[in-house]
Amino acid sequence: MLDKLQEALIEGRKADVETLVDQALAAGFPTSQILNEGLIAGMEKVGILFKNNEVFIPEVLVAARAMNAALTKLEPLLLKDKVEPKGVVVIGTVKGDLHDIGKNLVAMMLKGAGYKIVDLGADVPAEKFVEAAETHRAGVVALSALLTTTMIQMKSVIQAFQAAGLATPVIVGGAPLTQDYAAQIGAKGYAPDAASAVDVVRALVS
Ligand code: B1M
Repeated sequence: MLDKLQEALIEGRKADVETLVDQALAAGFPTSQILNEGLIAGMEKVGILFKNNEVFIPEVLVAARAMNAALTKLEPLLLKDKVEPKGVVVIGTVKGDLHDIGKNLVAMMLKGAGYKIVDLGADVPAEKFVEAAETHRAGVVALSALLTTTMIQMKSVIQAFQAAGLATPVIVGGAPLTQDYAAQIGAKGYAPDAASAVDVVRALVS
């Protein structure tokens, strides 16, 4: 069944993806398995096809829409055990970068873990992160970047916080990132995936 879900996602068949998510849930598959073995694995295959010029931007875009629709469907389940907010996390994808699926997933996991999320969306300039962190008295700011050309924006965000005299810890993640790069730009944390982003935030907001 999860193979079929992957296939529908790769082909961008949004309605089928939604139906297959419902069927997988009804069949008793855990949410994490549907996410990892169905949706994320499917998106990885889309990435490979895209890299090999076997699919192009329009196909990737419809796959991304189907993925976001599936995530919206899974969100209530991820939030099932939600308790009183443990702190505020401002999250966004950095300037110049339109990839938002990973960021949405991180936001959902953090919500599920009890944090209040202020989601600034994608293509967010440094000053917006600073402004939102101040306004919402954020405990952590989480940055996402999917492109080697935009991950450098993360350093600008950290510098903007320093220039504003704000000590809010900034953490980073996204496919091209590494722990070394995060340390090099002065980030207070790095998470390779959504689940570890929760651990990193937990360690910073006590
Ligand atoms: Co683009 N894209 N894309 N794309 N895209 C990639 C990233 C790419 C690797 C594809 C490839 O070549 N194989 C490549 C980047 C190469 C590079 O820089 N190294 C690429 C490119 C080149 C581009 C364009 C430049 C293409 C072009 O125009 N010629 C263009 C750039 C547009 C822009 O942003 N300015 C572009 C456009 C797009 C679409 C708009 C069509 C679409 C995005 C739609 C959307 O997001 N709404 C898209 C997509 C979908 C992809 C791939 C196929 C899938 C990304 C994804 O959603 N993955 C991607 C290939 C790939 O990743 N295999 C690709 C699923 C998601 C769950 O994973 O986002 O990695 P991910 O998130 C993970 C972790 O990284 C981590 O947790 C998440 C969950 O575990 N994480 C964090 C993410 N953010 C975090 C923040 C944290 C912590 C953890 O905070 C602390």
